[in-house]
Amino acid sequence: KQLSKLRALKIELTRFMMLYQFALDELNTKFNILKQEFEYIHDYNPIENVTSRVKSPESILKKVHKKGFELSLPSIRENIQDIAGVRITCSFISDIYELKKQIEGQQDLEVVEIKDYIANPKPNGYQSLHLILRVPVSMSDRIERVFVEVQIRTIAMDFWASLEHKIYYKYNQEVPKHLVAELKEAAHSAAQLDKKMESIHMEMNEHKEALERKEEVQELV
Ligand code: 0O2
Repeated sequence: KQLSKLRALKIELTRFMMLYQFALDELNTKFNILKQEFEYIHDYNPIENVTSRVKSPESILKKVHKKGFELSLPSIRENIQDIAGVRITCSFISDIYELKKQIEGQQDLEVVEIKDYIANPKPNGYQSLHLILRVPVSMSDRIERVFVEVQIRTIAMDFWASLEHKIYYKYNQEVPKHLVAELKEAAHSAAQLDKKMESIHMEMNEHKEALERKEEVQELV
């Protein structure tokens, strides 16, 4: 009896984790379509890179424990909103908000929460735009709506976040004060670089548009 109970639990758990992978598959297809369509219409691609992951069971359990949630599948499903995560890098800050607008415009996606750490960076300097979505997944017998966390950031923000993450774990979450200060300074430099790149990009666009207008006029005369 014990064995069949364990077997049933294993099936239930596997189905639970599969849901999140399916949600990511759905989203990856969506982002791919957005990317290709945008590129076709505007001759420009706002998405540099998309990666996704399903949180490991160990890391889910750690979070449940840390946050003091009830240890049950319904509680995990409701409370842990980043079991499925997508990270998108863009070249420019304006691309991040353009993408946000496009995601908000998708009929079947529900945007549950937006955390704008670009407008309001975290005290350590972390910047990114986080969207918590509810993504419908069509199963054989029902439609399930699961949470997915989408993190959208520039390449500079991503560079900073991955180094900060490594340092945080290297020092077992007790980072020396001077490194904390240097990281904050680096976040500031990354933000400056993003601003500079954006303004160069805008100037280049204006130049391109002016050239196109000139060519159109020449064709007319
Ligand atoms: P991992 O390993 O990436 O999965 P919560 O998600 O409920 O714990 P919070 O703070 O409300 O807490 O969520 P938030 O701010 O949306 O952050 C969730 C995720 O954003 C984190 O997931 C990180 O991926 C990323 N993140 C947030 N703050 C930082 C930061 O200061 N530095 C870096 N490098 N990443 C950050 P996890 O589960 O913590 O980690």
